[in-house]
Amino acid sequence: MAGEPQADCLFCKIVAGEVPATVVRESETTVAFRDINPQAPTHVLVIPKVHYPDAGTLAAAEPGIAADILREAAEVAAGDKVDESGFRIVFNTGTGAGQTVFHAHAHVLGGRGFNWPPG
Ligand code: IU
Repeated sequence: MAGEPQADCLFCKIVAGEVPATVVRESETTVAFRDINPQAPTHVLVIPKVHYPDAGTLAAAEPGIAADILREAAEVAAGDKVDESGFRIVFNTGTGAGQTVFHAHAHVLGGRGFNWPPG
């Protein structure tokens, strides 16, 4: 069923507590944890507890949870004190854009300068 945990999904296992993660925030619908391969001083992933393969399919099915992710991302930036200097919220979508884990997630990146356009 849509949104149900997937047995082969790493992020579903993190939600279930079966795989350890450095959790920085949790809400009724989301979990935020530090990326294992950080690309900035702050690099946190905010994921929905439900399983959808990417941000667009999540937003189509559960717009409220998609909004929760954005709110939590801003709270992560404030918690790490990178909100005033500026931060990025990134949703890689599809292999060509660099998505490697097919459970929707927002990258929250901060604590350094960023280029535009992104690489
Ligand atoms: P991507 O947008 O799908 O490429 O992001 C997946 C991220 O998940 C990536 O930054 C990885 O470093 C991160 N990650 C993780 O934090 N823990 C893991 O066990 C695995 C990937 I596998």
